Amino acid sequence: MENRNSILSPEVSRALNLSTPIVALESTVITHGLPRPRNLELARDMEAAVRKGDAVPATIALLDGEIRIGLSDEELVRLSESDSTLKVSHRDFATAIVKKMSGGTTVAGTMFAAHNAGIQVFATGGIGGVHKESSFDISTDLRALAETPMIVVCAGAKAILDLPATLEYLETMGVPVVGCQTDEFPAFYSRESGLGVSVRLDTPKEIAEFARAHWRLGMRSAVLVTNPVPETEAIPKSEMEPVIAKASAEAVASHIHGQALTPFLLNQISELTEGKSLRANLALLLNNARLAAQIAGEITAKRKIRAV
Ligand code: PSU
Ligand code: MN
Repeated sequence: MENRNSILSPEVSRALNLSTPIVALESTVITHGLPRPRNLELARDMEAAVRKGDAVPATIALLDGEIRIGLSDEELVRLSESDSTLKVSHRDFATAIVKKMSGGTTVAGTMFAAHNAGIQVFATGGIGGVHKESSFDISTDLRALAETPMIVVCAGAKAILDLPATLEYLETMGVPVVGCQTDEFPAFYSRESGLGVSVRLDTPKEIAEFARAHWRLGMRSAVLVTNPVPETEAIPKSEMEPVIAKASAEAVASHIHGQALTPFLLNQISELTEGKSLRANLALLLNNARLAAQIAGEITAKRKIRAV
């Protein structure tokens, strides 16, 4: 089905029509965030986690210049194996379209496409933010969070970032930062950061109520839900700090910047921790998919009751 600029899978189209809970999933994590074959496994596991929570997954990506909302397994395989994918944020959509390219949508890109299609809940790993290596390198994710009324479930901002600056930016832009069962802003690989959230909420129901209250006021910003990495896979902040510092120094020495910086840092950190950070990354992604499905259930349940 066609929805203005994007193509919906039959399953997502049906779910939208029937007000079945839907969770949008990003695809930069597939094309640029994780090594093969983990990327495909993760993409499938994320979809399975959403389904287990009684919601329909909508993985969003560009395929041959088309914005696709909901991919078949065959399409997931193609995306995960392609060598020539773009990393698609707001400025890159038209590039992919005119050049008929395939690409993974970032948090910002996924929010743009999901919101246009009428999807309200989105699960990712960690949002982008203000980079340490250059204070001018501010992810479009932050602007998208400021402008798009959606619930975004993440494990905080990636610890490779300047977290205090990222939180300041979110505050300036009016984005509430919810801690799910925590008072502390999670730092992706670590459950702790020493930084606070703007509100703590403990259940999917409370989170759905909060979002409704926020938007009822006329706010247009997202509600950022931070969900700490599961304890079993968490890496203490003290253990991550020297690793991140090393990866960051390598990025500066190799003159890596722009869109390549985040994938470079994630990969270096995975190598430096011998896969431990990769395991944490996978665990937090699945954990976020599970929570997002529950929140989508709560948001949709209320809408259905109203419609009756
Ligand atoms: N979370 C992950 N792995 C990733 C990303 C997030 O666990 O690869 C991606 C997201 O798509 C996010 C992007 O939007 O990295 C941020 O990139 P940048 O800093 O260039 O805006
Ligand atoms: Mn950037």
